[in-house]
Amino acid sequence: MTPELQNSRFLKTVRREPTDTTPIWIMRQAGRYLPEYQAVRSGHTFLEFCKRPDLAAQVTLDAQRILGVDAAILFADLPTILEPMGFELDYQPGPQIGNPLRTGKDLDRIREVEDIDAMSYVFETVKLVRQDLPADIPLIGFCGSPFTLASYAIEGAGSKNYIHTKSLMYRDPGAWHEFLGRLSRSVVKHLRKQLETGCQLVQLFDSWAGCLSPDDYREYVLPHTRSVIEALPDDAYVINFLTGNPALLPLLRESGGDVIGLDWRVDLREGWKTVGHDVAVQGNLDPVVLFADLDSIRQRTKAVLDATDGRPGHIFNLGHGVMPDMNPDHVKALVKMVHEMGAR
Ligand code: 1CP
Repeated sequence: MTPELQNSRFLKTVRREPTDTTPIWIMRQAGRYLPEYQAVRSGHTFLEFCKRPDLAAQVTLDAQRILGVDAAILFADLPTILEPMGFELDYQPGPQIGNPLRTGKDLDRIREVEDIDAMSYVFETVKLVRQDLPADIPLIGFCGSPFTLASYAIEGAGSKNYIHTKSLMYRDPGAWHEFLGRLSRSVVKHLRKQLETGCQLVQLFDSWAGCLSPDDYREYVLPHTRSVIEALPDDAYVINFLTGNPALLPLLRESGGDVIGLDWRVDLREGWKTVGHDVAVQGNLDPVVLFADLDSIRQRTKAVLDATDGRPGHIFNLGHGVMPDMNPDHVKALVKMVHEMGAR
């Protein structure tokens, strides 16, 4: 890694070193709320769009430049890794799986990804983005955590109660662990290759794990997430994010990562104490706050910054993704506020 990247505001914060101000990026920053995204995206289905490295690279770079954020996130999507495993993926508009896995028997038609070059469009995008990003701006790669990927593969789409997912987990733990093992090993290959081709760090998204009780998370999920993080190179930086259930935070920490993602349901001061001050944190403004007027946004942004008590190791972000109908001016204003009020 170049010294500019190694000493960037973002990676220093990942290592909990002091910086001139608080770094910020926004989950889903390269998305539908940006007119520049809409323009590039129009005329393509979502999957076609994901598989066009030139277009995916363009929206990644656009978002970083337009917002002035301290990191770029690769434009791609979580469930696409399921395709080379044997799942039929479509978007209408969220991800839909045509042949979901419902029983242990279905494992016969599902394989672990052997050749990760099935995802070569992602690695092409990474290379294109890295070429054109400013020298001190890291590129974040990502993948779904094993549980969140499993829930798409089993439910066939997003879900409210995760009935099929939990049923398989409770009724056939052998099949469950076998499936999560295959997912985890595929995720490791995907993340390793993203790191090799130009990403400086990776984020694991466990967007749906909040539906689990601590006991179930510990038994059915934690060992798999941990196995992914442990299988990455020792010098790889990892952000480990889960949303929807602050009761899982101590277990999320146990599963690993250099940075723990906090959603807005927990007070940042409490959340950081819970995961431990020997790890960096990311978060955690409620995304809906951005619908408010600029004065209210400023007040709540200051409250998040104040809750760090001046400790190095805080990456500002929303507690979850920015909403598609957000006013881009409010997102840009937030970035300015954080850089201004976070200055030391
Ligand atoms: O029509 C469109 O343009 C589709 C909207 C969209 C976008 C912009 C989808 C479909 N995916 C993405 C890109 C995306 N997804 C990125 C890269 C861009 C960025 O962050 O700037 C990332 C990191 C994701 C990750 C992702 N996809 C998550 C985890 C993040 C989170 O919010 O928790 C999840 C849960 C998904 C699944 C998904 N893909 C798309 C949608 C609408 C959804 C979620 C809702 C659903 O399951 O229906």
